[in-house]
Formats: sequence, structure tokens, C-alpha cells
Amino acid sequence: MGRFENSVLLAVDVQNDFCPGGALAVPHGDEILPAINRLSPHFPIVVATKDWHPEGHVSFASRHDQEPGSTIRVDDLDQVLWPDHCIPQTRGAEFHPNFDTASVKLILHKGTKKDLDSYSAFFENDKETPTGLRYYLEGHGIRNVYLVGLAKDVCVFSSAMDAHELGFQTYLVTDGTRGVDVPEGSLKKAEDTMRDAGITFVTSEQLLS
Ligand code: VGL
Ligand code: ZN
Repeated sequence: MGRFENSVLLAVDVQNDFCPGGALAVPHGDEILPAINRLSPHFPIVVATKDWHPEGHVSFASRHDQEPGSTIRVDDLDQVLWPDHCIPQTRGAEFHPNFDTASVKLILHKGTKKDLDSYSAFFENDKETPTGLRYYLEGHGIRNVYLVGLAKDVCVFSSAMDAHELGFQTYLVTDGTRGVDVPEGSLKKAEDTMRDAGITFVTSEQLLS
């Protein structure tokens, strides 16, 4: 009966492309690894996601002859455009080499459809198509979701909001995540939205003391 009984550590997109030197680098993104590696052995289940996009993906600015950072409408959805990133079989799509994956039970690939993006680990960006993670977690009796990973204001944010809305007790581990803040202002907005929704912000030290 550990203290993280009925809890999952959800490590979102801890991939080279989101770390310094990567295609879509999150400032200081690699600084989250010590906290994640300290936490993961304490959890009965660790799930890690990978952003996993085919070439020519709808989220790539290059596909639309636009600059990264701009936003366009695609199929009635706002789509932020990014540099090409997380293409299977590239180094950028691999987990960061310092991510200790020994405790990872499930690796979930998301954003695999060429014409539909997926920020959240639970639903694709149409907010309808499930990834199946909800049923996996419910099948394991999980009630609490602790989030770490990248980026705080994009995929971690969407995953946290969905976890909360699906009825999981949801925690954001603040030293286990960093934001990209594209477009500018999105980091503060995401933090405020998560806090206002009732998501609990904790540090890894609080969790382990
Ligand atoms: C992400 C932008 C585009 C993320 C994924 O993992 O936060 N951000 N694709
Ligand atoms: Zn992506």
C-alpha cells in the first residue's frame, strides 16, 4: 500500500525535439528529468506519451507554407503551426536519453493521423476521438493522475484538463514540467486555467517528503 496507490505518473512527450537542441525546443525542457526520474519508481503505473507525427503532418508549418508560431483554421479547429517535429525514426522523436524509462508500463503514441493533431493524451484535438488511455487507467483502478513532461502549456495542459474533466484527481508536478509559451501568453493562460479548474500544483519534493 504505497502512498501513490491508485495513481499514475503520466509523463507527456519527454522527447528530444522538445528539449534544448530539438526542433521544437522548450526552454530548459531537459531540467525536468531529475524530478521525473526520482518520482517514477514510486508509482505503480507510469505511462509515457510520445508525440508521433507522419511527414507532412497538419501541425507542420512547412505543409502550409507558413511560419511556425502562426495559427490557421483547419476543419473548424484552430491549429497552431510548429516546425516539423517528432517524426518516427528520427532522433527528435526518441525519448530524451536521460529519461529513465525502467518504470514505464505503457507508451502511448499520439498525433499519428496526418490530418488531425493530438495534444492531449486522452483525446485527439477534435475532442471526440479517444486515445484509449481513459479505459486503460480505469481498468487499473486509477483515480489520481500526476502529470509531468512537455510542454506545460500545450500537451501537458490539454492532458491535465482532460484528466480533470474525466473525473480523475489531477496534479501537476511543477518541477517536472516546463512551458514553451507559443503563442506568447499561452503559458500564463494555461497555468491560470488549470489552477481555476481545480488542478493541484505540487512539487516533487512535497510528494516525496
Ligand atoms: C507539443 C506542440 C506540438 C507538446 C506537441 O508536446 O506539448 N507541442 N506538438
Ligand atoms: Zn506535435
